[in-house]
Amino acid sequence: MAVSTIAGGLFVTFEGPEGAGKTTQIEFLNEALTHAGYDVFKTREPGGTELGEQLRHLLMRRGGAPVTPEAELLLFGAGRAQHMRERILPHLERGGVVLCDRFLDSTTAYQGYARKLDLAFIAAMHDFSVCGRWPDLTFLLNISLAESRQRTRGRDGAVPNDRFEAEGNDFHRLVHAGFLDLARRYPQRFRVIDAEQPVDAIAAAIWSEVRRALD
Ligand code: Z5A
Repeated sequence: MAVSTIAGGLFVTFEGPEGAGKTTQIEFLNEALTHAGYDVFKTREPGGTELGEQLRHLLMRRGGAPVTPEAELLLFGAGRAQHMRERILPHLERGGVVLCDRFLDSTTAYQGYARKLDLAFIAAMHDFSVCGRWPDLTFLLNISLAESRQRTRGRDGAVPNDRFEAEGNDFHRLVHAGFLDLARRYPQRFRVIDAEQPVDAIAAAIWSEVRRALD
């Protein structure tokens, strides 16, 4: 099924638990699209702008200032509002392709489903932060909690890298269930990919969906 786009360009986001392979797959897709002649902006959240990278540091660092769930939610929203207006919308309006490593569905999964903040408020915040320009296509790279933990455990020794990695299994189970629920609720936008397959098989599945969307 072809994806309909508004305001030009193609906006693709990658979501999933930590270690699902989002960064790896974005690199493959960026290379394939660039080789095919598309103008690609590859970005990430939190991050993507100078403000966003500063917020990333505040949001992810362990042992920094305390952050309440409500403040955390608004900081992710603030970073996204800047990212959208400064970088993403201008690129889409020029007809380019945007590949974003995590986006608003991560907020719904982490701050909504796992931190249990109000989902209706979060949906309204999304509309405001993205000016109504939601992603066209969202790949949910689906892996089990055990595989996620296996891939990320001890990347920098035994200590978790950041505040989210330091959360317990119950938190990450809620995140995972949240992503799957979102994919069920928005089947036109979501493509759920089994991310425990070999890297090349995943890249081929993603490429075929993106080509169909571009056609
Ligand atoms: N967060 C939030 O709470 N609310 C929000 O709105 C947003 C974010 C936007 C950002 O972390 C944190 O912020 C995130 C949620 C929260 N925290 N968590 N948890 P991040 O995005 O910077 O970090 P991450 O998602 O945890 O990224 P990651 O660990 O780098 O995962 P990844 O990009 O999905 O995976 P990868 O780096 O491509 O691969 C991980 C490893 O697995 C690596 O060694 C690969 O070689 C290996 N790999 C990849 N694919 C495969 C396959 N297919 N088989 C075997 N091994 C593989």
